Amino acid sequence: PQAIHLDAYRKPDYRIESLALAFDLEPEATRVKSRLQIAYDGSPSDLSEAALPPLWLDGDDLKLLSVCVDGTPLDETEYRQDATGLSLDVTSPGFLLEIETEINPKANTRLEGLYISSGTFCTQCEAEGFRRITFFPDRPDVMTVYEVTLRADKALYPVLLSNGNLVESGDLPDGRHWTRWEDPFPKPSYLFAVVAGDLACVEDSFTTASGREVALRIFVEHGNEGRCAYGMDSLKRSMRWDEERFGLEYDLDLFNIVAVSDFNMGAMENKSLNVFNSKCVLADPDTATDADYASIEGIVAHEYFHNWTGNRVTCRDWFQLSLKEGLTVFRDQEFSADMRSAAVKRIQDVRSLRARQFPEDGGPTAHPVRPASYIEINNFYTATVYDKGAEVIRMMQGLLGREGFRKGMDLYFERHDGQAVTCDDFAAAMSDATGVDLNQFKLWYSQAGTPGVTVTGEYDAAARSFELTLSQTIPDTPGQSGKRPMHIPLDFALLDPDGQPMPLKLACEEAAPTSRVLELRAARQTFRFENLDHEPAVSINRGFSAPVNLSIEHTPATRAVLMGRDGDSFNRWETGQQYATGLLLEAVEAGGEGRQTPEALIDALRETLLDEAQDPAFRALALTLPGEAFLADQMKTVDVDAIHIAREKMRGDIARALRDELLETYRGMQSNAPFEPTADAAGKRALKNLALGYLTASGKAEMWDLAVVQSRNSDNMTDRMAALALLTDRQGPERDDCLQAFYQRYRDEPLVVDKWLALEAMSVLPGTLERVKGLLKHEAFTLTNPNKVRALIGVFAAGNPLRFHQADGSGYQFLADRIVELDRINPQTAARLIAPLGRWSRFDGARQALMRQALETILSAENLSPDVYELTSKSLT
Ligand code: B3K
Ligand code: ZN
Repeated sequence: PQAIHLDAYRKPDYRIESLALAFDLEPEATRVKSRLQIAYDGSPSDLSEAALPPLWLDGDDLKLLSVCVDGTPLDETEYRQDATGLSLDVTSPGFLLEIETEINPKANTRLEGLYISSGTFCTQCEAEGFRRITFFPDRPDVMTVYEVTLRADKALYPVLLSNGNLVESGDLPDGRHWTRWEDPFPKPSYLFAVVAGDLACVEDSFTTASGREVALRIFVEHGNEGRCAYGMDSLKRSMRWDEERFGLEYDLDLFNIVAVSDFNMGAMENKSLNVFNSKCVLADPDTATDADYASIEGIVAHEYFHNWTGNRVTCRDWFQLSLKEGLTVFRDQEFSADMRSAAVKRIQDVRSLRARQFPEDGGPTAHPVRPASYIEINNFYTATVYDKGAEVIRMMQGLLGREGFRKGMDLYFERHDGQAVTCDDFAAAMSDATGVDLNQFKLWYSQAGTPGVTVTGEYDAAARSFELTLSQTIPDTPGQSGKRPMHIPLDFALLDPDGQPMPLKLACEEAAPTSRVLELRAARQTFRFENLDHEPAVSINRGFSAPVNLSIEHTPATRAVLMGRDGDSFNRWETGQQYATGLLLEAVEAGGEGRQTPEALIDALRETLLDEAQDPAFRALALTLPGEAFLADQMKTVDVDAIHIAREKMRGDIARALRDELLETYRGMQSNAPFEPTADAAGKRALKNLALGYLTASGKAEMWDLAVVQSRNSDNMTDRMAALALLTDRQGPERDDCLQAFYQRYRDEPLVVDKWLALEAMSVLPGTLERVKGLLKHEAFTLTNPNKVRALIGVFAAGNPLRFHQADGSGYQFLADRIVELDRINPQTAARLIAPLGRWSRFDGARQALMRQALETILSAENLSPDVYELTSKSLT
């Protein structure tokens, strides 16, 4: 397979002025007729007939039935077809092209293009699925207006949907019917969508700020109507929020969401016809957890927000993917922060950045936020493009201020509405609207790797001054070395012993604000602050203002100030995590057991646990020890066994020391009120379940009874799952009984069966791999459904380091075999399973050899997809 390079971008030769598509939907032989009005888009000087370049149309897995130009069928000498598309000779600068193709949606297991999910026709076109429906210049800078006609059997497919407005519909002979849709907004082909099926519909409406009445519909399988309320409410709140925060209104009279059960990712922002993985929109208290509710809220918002950031203004080419994804993740993060606790949301986002993006940035597939080359674009829907991309936008807002950022957004839409643009265009709008120079800052788009920032400080009591030195290093990443210093905004304060911010007067300045953004631009910079009466505690990178690895030493005294009294709750949490991380890594060095957990940590945790002034959700996060994967990422050579032992030992120490307080918290956070998915109620459940986790770790057998009772008797999935997640790690009859009972109760609920599979895959018990292998043959499992694959195989490989990395390499070989098997069915989902094997260089020699061997197994399989080939071969270098 060939790599494609950003440098090689050329604008298209032809414009498509309009596109009419007509579908005759049949599961095994769908006919697609397309009529394209085409115009040469080159400079008028090369308008001589001989000079007109051929027209290239992408096509993949299509049966070509006919091609006509201006009504005349082409004969086979006038076009050339290969496995990737069609090239036509062009004789006139403007012409009508008509193409008829046939496709087989039923055979489409890749879930790209038009396919069938539980009897419903649906499409997924991003990034390059449209070429699996019809021949077309399938690139985002070709935007056009669509008219779509759908014909299908009326009894089997009473609902026929596409983008835009429904303009006409009617019945046909033989029990068929039709609908016609027009989307007035020019769009790239990746935003095209069709849905046809027998679906139930839940309806609501929204009135925009300027008074437009929008019909909102969620289409689901019959029986799921009662699980749409939260998604619908999230949609309405997103619509209002985008008006209030960014002045962005919805632009059509109709907004549809369709839930399908077979989907490669979370959801898709097709213009006015979002298609969702059912997991990301359906919820009720009996089947969804608090985490599911929060994720639904965020994803519904994310897809809605794409209507402006992605659809109205789209990407020039796929290298610019973060233009829409980073920006839209940032927008959904800000939305959730406003709907819930901003501090808790920020901590959760940073945790997931560190769990997913930092390892990617430090591994063999590291790439910049704006990659410079790719083999398969589907491999670049990554944590780097999405989540680091969002951090880049957040830093811009930090540098420009909220108001400046809003001005930049306004200018961006004013300049580029209806266009396909680049990350540079976005930065230019930000900079032109505010006068802030972003030239050095833009290195965040092109340089991969997580910057390391080292902070040292020296207090001079006699001079009453404090000298802060910051230095940065950007690690080498594949294909990039010797990088330039970045522009890093660090939110900063100095705290006195009571945690109060001290005045920050720089030697060269009069002003003395109590917080400021330090802009680190050079490899090393020193700041000298004056008029300080005490040695300060340094609170830096507050709110995680920049996505860097910070290294800073605290004294026990300054640590206590930061952990207990920093007004920035992110840093309060962060300082505690750093402290625990240091202790845990020390224990790991000593083989795991280490020394007794120090009183200072226990005392700080007790104080937080009992501090009723703080949000329970925050308290739960502050008492959660750094995860095993995070700890592993801090080590040069990972020792999964010692990490597990050390963390469990510390959990036990904390549990025994705080048993009474934990029990009191567990009881105090119980509620008899009916389940509500609010942030407040969720926070209480989080703290209660955190307490339950520690109680079961305290060594008192009767504490397990609490978990058993909770798993059986709670009225909601959050509490049931929390108890089961504990029980799954405990050998014995209760475990099997509880898990069995859970499966029996929910065997007809696919989304809950996924949770059950994940519980088994997560278990730290020694027989886990064997159980996972057994479950591959269970009635509940199938390789053709991505949710099932992720729940069982994905969770085992990426969420169970202890068992995946067991020393004999059986976990690695298991994963390799599944990837090869799945690659023949669904390359995109297969490729997403590779990452854990790519971490090989961080393990001991024996594991390194076994992990590489597993990657070699994959690479030696026949007919590997470009998706799996690209990531496997990169992982081996
Ligand atoms: N834009 C889609 C992702 C498409 C992934 C294609 N492999 C969902 C989203 O980010 O909103
Ligand atoms: Zn997105």
